[in-house]
Amino acid sequence: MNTLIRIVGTLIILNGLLSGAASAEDGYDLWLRYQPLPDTEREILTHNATALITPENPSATTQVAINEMQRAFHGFTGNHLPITSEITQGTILIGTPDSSTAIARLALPFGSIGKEGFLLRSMEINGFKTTVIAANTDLGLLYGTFEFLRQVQTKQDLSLLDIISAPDIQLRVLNHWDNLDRSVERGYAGQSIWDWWRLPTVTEPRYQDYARANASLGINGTVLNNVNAQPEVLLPRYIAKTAALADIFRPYGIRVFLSVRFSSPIEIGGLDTADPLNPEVQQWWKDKADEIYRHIPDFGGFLVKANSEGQPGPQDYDRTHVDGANMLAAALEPHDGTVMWRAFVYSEHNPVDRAKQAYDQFKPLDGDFADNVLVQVKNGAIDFQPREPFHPMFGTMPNTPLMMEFQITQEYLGFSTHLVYLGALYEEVLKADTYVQGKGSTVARVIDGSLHGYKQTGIAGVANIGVDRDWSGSIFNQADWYAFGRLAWNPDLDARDIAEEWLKMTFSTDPEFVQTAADMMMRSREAVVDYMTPLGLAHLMDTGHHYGPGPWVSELARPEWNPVYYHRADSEGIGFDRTPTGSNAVEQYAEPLAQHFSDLDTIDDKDLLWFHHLPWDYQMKSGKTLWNELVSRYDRGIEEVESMQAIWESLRPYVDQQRFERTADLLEVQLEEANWWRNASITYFQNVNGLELPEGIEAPPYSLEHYKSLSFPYAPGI
Ligand code: BDP
Repeated sequence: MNTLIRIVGTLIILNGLLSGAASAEDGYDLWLRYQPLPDTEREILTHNATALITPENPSATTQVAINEMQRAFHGFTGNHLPITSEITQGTILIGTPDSSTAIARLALPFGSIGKEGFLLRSMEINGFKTTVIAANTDLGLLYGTFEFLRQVQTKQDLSLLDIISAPDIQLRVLNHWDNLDRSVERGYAGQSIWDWWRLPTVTEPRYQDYARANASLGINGTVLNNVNAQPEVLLPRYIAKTAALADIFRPYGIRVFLSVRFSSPIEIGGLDTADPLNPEVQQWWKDKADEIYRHIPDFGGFLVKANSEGQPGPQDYDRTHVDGANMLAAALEPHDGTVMWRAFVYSEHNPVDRAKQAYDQFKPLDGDFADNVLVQVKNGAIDFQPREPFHPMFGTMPNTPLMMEFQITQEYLGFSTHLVYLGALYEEVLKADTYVQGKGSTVARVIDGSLHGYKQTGIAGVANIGVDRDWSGSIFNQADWYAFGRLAWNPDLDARDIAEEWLKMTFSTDPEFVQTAADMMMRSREAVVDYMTPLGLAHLMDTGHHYGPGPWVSELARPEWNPVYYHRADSEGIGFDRTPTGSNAVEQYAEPLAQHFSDLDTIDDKDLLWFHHLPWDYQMKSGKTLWNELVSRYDRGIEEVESMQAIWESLRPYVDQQRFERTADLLEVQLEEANWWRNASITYFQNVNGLELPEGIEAPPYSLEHYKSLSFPYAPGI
């Protein structure tokens, strides 16, 4: 390389670094970008924020808050905030009543914000305009600091702050389905971020950034490993690795949990049984818990998938879920640990509708679980489909705290390739009314504990995080992580508001951009429903990888793993009869909902084929036949993706090139695959019903054999 080129190269790199552009826009910084503000905005900010008063001997958590504030201000303005001890015009005052006498002197409603809440106020103190970030605990201060920075990033008026906020749900956790070999079950963003092999001695800067991102949303726990757990995670050397991560996350208020395999006492403990009523087994778990807590004093507890999809569990010994969960709960109880026991159970030997089985098994156990057990229930009764009615267990287990399990990773929604804003899905579930105590008994009220007076509450999201530079495999998938965290803090938030907030922080605050892009995000969920599983259809994805269409799959040994089990299409009609004439799954819902779902006059089109088996010529509310309506929904899905592409193109001026192109490329794949879904599905159903396509509808280009022949042995996430 000649000298001139080298100098020019160096100048370019330097220039890039100074402007922050070199690496800033590959998505790594998530919603915490802290980009330089334009002059006028910087002036407003520096007018409102002139200096920082922090507690004297800050704790590790308070120090994290201070560091974040400084990092952000350096990003916004190029300067750090001076630290001072005197209140003057524009000071930001951070502290708890214990750590700051200035805060203690203010008459603030500390009683209403609990351990994790905060107050964010513009106040006049000694005649000076001051911003107060106050909380009862250092963790509250950290959350308050992130809220303050969100106010700056979303361009709120900093002279009029008046926010009081506390989480509605206690346990707000991510579930990583990460294996010890760094593969990620249903992971579409590269390998696991946990480098188990090099831990505990070698740690990655990413671990801190992970913690920052989660703390910025109020996520306070993380389950590090797959629910299909490997027993080795409980060996001493893995406990040491887990402890190293716990040490990094602790200042950010994030506790670690582990998924455990129920048969671990056999596999790594040398016992010949894992029977939960066996005293040796009980002792083994007690000793194991004691050992973990010696290394991780604030360890959160265990997540358990038992007697589900071949995993071992108490039923292997003719014991119940209660026996299993309570045995583990007893081991954790002296340490304040929690058991999250999953209700994702169904059996191929049970001829009953799969959608009914979890309720059937768990409802009789209501009230029998130990106090430190939460039962973790997926949002719907089958499995993270593009759309499912809410799980009927919500509302019907008044004496057992149920926690929500959402999937953030898009196992059944096009992996990380398809732009689908899941905030809309989460909102639909949380706002769904169970009616168990009359109108307004929403799923949100169940899981925040207010409906049944649960003493413990929780929500989990199956993470979409991997080692990809952008963490989630696409920029827009970051929004799902973000939306999960925001709704975990406050399940009543609006998905659209969250989308707007995220867009402002992630891309641009320009109102034209924000409105247009938020429209696109809000429509994206319905689009995927339309091109994959319209009108209440579900589980039509191809076997194993769950990526493309496979409505024809009928030969798997387990009947309820076959898509034909779900759609039940034949020459006469399509759909799963879950009314009293069929499986009667509707009876698991409270009235008037059961009636609403059963009655063809009242049920919404979106749930139709989930609950009803109907003839192909059934007259829809639109006036079309069911067949014609179905076809038109597939087409609507395609049109929506085309429209998303056009919208994104119109937003080019607002987005940096790297993130723009990446998203545009992904949308191109999405359109191609939406077409694949439409064509394969229509071809298959047409093959079953022998009906003509409605007039003017484009015929799919290939035969059914072609679609059936496609195979994807190397699809990620399996
Ligand atoms: C299904 C996934 C499978 C998970 C299972 C679970 O296909 O990989 O192990 O759920 O949640 O969605 O346990």
